[in-house]
Amino acid sequence: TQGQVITCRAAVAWEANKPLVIEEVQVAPPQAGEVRVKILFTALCHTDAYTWSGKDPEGLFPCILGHEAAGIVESVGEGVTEVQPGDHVIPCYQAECRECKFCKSGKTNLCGKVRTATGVGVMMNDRKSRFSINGKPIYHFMGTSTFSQYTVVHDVSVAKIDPKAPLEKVCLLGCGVPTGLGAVWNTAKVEAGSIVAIFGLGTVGLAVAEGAKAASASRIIGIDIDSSKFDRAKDFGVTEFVNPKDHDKPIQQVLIDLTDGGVDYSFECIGNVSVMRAALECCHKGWGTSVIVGVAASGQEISTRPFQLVTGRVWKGTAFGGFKSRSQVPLLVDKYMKKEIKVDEYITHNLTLPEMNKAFDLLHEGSCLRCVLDM
Ligand code: NAD
Ligand code: AHE
Ligand code: ZN
Repeated sequence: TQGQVITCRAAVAWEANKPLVIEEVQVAPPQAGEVRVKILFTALCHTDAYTWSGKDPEGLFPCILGHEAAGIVESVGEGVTEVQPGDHVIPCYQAECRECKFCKSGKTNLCGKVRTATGVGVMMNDRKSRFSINGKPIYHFMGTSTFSQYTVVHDVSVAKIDPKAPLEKVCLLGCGVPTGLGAVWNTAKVEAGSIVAIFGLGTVGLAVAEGAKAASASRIIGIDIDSSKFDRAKDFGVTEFVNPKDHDKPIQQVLIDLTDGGVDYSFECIGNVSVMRAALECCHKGWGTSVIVGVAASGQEISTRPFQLVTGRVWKGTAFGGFKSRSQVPLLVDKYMKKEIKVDEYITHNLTLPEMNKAFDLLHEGSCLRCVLDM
């Protein structure tokens, strides 16, 4: 198949909010600096549903969504040296080129090399898509487009992993789990003994709990409007639960009262701007730090009284938990293989590619954390 167009099946989002359609798509061969990957397993993340809903200013249609996956390199373009056909890989929506201003700064995991292309659904080389249906181009998404049996990614957007790792599990290390762990370890740098509050107990929030437990936090308070989330969250390290619906007071006041003045670290894992405010304001005066992880819809803005920051609270955000993707995803896979981090526990459902729309429906059910699709 090397050098040839591959025809395979993919779930195409033709329009916002319309069911995805399983189509035969043509996938062009990788050009210079590109890698064509056979996707074996992909999970769904709430960010896929967010873009599909039409609320993402970077959302373009028709497109092939998906960014939490694992597969095997099928072929590589000119000049690609770090992976070769047969390598097991995880596509990384957050690239790592190791050469750009961002990568060299040592201050961020964001990479600038291909971001201008991945934000508009094309490849960097020729600003065109490698996907088409009977000659009509279909946009890429986040530089990954894993809802396809074959995809083309930039070589800076693919992490080579241990071939012994089960791809049907480690696909989760493409987004949600590293995001939560890294928010604690890299972005907040939670110290032992800290009091932590987590708003939203989906996959990302539970991974925050797991990271906080590993960091020896003394109290891990989980906040969710769905009390059915609480039982499972105990297994991930949450020690106390608060449902805002059980209280008349604003949730920030409830937490301040519970913690003698506020928490040391809070994490917003929902994407709701009023919860982001509460997450900042429940932090302890003088040092409390709040990390925004959730992705809020186009047009939404955060607000608080500047006095909250003047008096020492810190507002931060994180993308992919601050992990440098190509360097650190393989290390997270190794940690999973050594049973140092959970992955299996986040997989609540398994379906196949033709069941894609059912998988999207499941995202809105409280019982579902991650649904893995066998491609
Ligand atoms: P999820 O939907 O599984 O979890 C969200 C949880 O929040 C649910 O349990 C829900 O019941 C709860 N919730 C909703 N409204 C609430 C409210 N007002 N108060 C308290 N709880 C509330 O989602 P997820 O897959 O865990 O993702 C969480 C967010 O993180 C999404 O916005 C996603 O787009 C974003 N995300 C960001 C990054 C990043 O790099 N920054 C990476 C992955 C995901
Ligand atoms: N296109 C959206 C932004 C979405 C967003 O913030 N994405 C996160 C990853 S979410 C993964 O589930 C991210 O890493 N952002 C950094 C980046 O470079 O995109 C919008 O609202 O414009
Ligand atoms: Zn995601």
